[in-house]
Amino acid sequence: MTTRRSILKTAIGGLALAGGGLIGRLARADLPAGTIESGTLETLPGKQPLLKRSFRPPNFETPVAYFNDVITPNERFFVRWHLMNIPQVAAADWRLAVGGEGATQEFVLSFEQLRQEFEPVEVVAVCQCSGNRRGFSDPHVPGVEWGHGAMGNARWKGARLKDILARAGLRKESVEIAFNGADSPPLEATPDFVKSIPAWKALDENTLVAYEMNGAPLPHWNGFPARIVVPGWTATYWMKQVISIRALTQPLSSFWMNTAYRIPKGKFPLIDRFVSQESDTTTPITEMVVNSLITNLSDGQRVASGSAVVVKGLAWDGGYGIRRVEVSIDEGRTWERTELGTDLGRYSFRPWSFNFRPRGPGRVAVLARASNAQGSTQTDQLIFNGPGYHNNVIQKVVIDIA
Ligand SMILES: Nc1nc2c(c(=O)[nH]1)N[C@H]1C(S)=C(S)[C@@H](COP(=O)(O)O)O[C@H]1N2
Ligand SMILES: [Mo]
Repeated sequence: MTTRRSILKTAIGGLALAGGGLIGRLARADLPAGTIESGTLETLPGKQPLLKRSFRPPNFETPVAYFNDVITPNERFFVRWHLMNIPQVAAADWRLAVGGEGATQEFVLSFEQLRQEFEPVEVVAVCQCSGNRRGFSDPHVPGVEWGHGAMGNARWKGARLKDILARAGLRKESVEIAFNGADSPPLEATPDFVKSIPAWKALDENTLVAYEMNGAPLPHWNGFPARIVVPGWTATYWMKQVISIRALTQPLSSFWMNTAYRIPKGKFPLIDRFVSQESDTTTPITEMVVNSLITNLSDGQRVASGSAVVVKGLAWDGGYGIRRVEVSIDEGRTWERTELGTDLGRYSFRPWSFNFRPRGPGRVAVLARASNAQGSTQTDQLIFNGPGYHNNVIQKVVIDIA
C-alpha cells in the first residue's frame, strides 16, 4: 500500500510546463475561481506531477499543457480509482480467470500465457473518464471535480478479448462479458467494482486485454499487469488489474451497472446501445461524445501583438472519426476550419492547428468546435445530467493580446 509519506509534494511554482500557464481562470458561481484548473500538483510513485483531486482513493488528472503531445506519456497519464485497497500486483503472481455460465471452458492464464498464446495487436485509443470536465457543471453536481484532464491517449498492446473468449467457447446465450479487478473496497458496505459490456462490444476486434501501454508495461496506477481496453467507450469499462472475465447469460446486477455510470435516455447523440442494461428512462453510458481541447493556450495568457497567434489542440470522439475542427475568434459568429494533423486511427486523439492575426491589442476569446463523421458537433449549452457525464460544451479560452 502507498502511504502518504511516499508521496512527494511538488510546489506548483517550481514546475515549468510547456505551453504557458497552468492556472486557468474559469469563474464559476459556486466554486472559487481557479479551483478546477489549478489544484495541487503531487507526484505518485512512478508518475510525474499530476493535479490531485482526491488521495484516498487516488484520483489525479493530467494538466492541460501535457496534452501538447498527441500520445499521453505513461508518467503523465491520469489516475482514477473507486476503491481504496489497490494491491501491488507482481506479474509472476497474477492470474486471469476466464469462465462464467456463458462459457463452455473455464481456464486460468498467467501473464506469460496472455503474452505468448494470443496474437498481439495494437490500437491507439483515448481513455476518458465519463466524468471528465464534471467540475465545470453548472449547477454543480457531486463527484470527483475533474477539469479537462481525466483522459489520455495511448498505444495499447494486448490480446484481443474475442480470441480469449473463443478459447472459452462462448455460448450464443451470452449477453454480457463481466470484468473484475484486483482492487477491493475497505468495507463490506461498499460494492466491489465489477463492470460488464455487451457481448457484441466484447467481440469487437479492437477490444483488448492490454499488457503494454506506449511500448512499456502498464504503470501500477493504470492497471499493471493487464487491463481491459474498450476503444470508443468511456473508461469506466476499462477494468484495471483485471483478474476475472466472465461470460454472462443474464445482465450483470451490481451497483456499478444499475446505479452508477448511467445517463438519461435520448439526451445525447449516441449510437451504441447497451440494451440488456437499459431501463425505461436511463441507459449505461456507452461511447464518448465528440469533443476537443485547446492545448497550447490558457485563460489570461499574454500573446505579443503583431505576431500570428498559433492555436493547437486535440479532437476525439467515440470512434466514428473526426471530420473537422473549427475555431472562432468572434464569439461564435463565424468559424474557420483548422488543419487536421496526423491520423493515428479512429480511436485516437486527432491533433489540429490554426493561425490567426489579431486585429490589435485587447482580449480575444478563442473557441474550438469539433464535428465527427456522424455529423455530431460539440454543444453550445451543457446537456445537464446529475452525474455530470459527457460534457462537450465548446471550450472558450480568453487570451490577452498585448
Ligand atoms: N480495477 C479498476 N479498474 C478501473 C477503475 C477502478 O476503480 N478499478 N476505474 C475505471 C474508471 S471509472 C476510469 S475513468 C479508468 C481510469 O483509468 P486510468 O486510471 O488508467 O486513467 O479506469 C477504470 N478501470
Ligand atoms: Mo471514470
